[in-house]
Amino acid sequence: MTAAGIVHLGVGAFHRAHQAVYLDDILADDPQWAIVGASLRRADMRDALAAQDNLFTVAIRSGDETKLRVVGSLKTIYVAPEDPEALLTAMCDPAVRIVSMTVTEKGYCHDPATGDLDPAHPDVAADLVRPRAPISTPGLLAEALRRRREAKIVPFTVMPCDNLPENGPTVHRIVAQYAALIDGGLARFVENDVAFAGTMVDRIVPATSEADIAEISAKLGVEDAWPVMTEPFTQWVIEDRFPTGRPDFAAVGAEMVGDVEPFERMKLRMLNGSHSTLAYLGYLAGYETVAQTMAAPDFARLIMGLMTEEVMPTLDVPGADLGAYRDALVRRFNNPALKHRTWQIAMDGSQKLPQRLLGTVRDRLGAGAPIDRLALGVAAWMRYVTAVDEKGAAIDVRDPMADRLKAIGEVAGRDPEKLAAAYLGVEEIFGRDLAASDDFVRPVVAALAALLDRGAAATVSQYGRGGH
Ligand code: CS2
Repeated sequence: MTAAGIVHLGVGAFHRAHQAVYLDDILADDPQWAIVGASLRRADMRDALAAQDNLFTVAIRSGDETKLRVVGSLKTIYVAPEDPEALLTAMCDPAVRIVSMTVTEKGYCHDPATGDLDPAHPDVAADLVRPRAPISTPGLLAEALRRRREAKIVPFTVMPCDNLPENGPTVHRIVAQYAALIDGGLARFVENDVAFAGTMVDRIVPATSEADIAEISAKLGVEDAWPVMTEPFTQWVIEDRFPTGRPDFAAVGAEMVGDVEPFERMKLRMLNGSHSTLAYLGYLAGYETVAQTMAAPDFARLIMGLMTEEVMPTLDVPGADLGAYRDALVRRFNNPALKHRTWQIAMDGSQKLPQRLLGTVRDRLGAGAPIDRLALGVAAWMRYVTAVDEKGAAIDVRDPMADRLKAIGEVAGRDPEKLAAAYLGVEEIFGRDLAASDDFVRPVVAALAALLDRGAAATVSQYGRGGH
């Protein structure tokens, strides 16, 4: 009989194609680590999986090949807004030693530029009124930790699995800052007595389409209401800080390290920085997927140049071969079987830009080094969030700041200098330093002028040749 040792917040496609697979391997030898999942918003995943005993298919695709695996590590799925008490009770079970989460960047209710809690975030504001029935991630963690402390149950270890910079310390700080708004004693407890294990997670998992569901169900011979689609590659680097116990992650292929930060930085800047650059430019140029964008030689050259010339010099990762890492990324981006939509990756740019592009920009500026391709990525984001494409059609921009960003574009108009200045004024993304740096503003304005004037394809061709 399996028992739940982990509660996971945010049972999306990524979690099911990544952590749930590792845990499925673990459960074969050590049955105490099943996962209790929770959806923090919608009931659709719970409803889809309930009818199939929470079993689901992971379809691993490359080239013409699709391998299927059925995963059974999810025991239950709660829908937090329907029954917050059931979720909190599960989080307080003494058998639960880890609470992990994939709630996306915006799920932490923080200011992306500083990494601090945003006390004015609507979910945080709601939780501060009703802290015993929280809806936000910081609120749920703090309330569960408060109850465990009161009941004298050792705290769980918090294990964030999102693409945030320094996700362990960042989430630790956010939860402590939230707790401080409720009770100083709880804040000190979170600060001193709760472990936060940072992780670097990596697997490309595009959203599942209707066509995928039909294809996988046909291959499987039974209906799977919500399979997940992914690539063969998978990586999980975990900081080894689990004072109250953990599964043998290393036995199933995860890498246990003392400090995960260099690995996170490498992944965020190389993979995700390239991904976002490809997403904005590729979308504007009319490409639907990453693989289609990479098949255009100018785009492939731009991404190669971005990684080699502008990102790799900022990285120092013990034992890593950055050239080999880059080449493997290029192969992964080229996987035509994945159908990873540029529009999907373009989502939530306001929450992604700082760790994907702007940290690299700051390091390069500090070293007096050029940033032309990074600036093109930033300018492409600006062009994208104006919410009008190169043919004059509306772009469905999904971002917590979408309305504000669109309004900024409408007020500033199409003058590249004015438009860039207006976007650079969004401090939650750019902080204060970048708008004041001529060495940053100049290449951003130049790239934005080219995008507005000639469009993404012609601009990328110019930058790809290095001839701007
Ligand atoms: C992507 C990531 O959607 C996005 O923003 O860049 O989800 C990416 O596919 C994963 O981080 C890969 O590990």
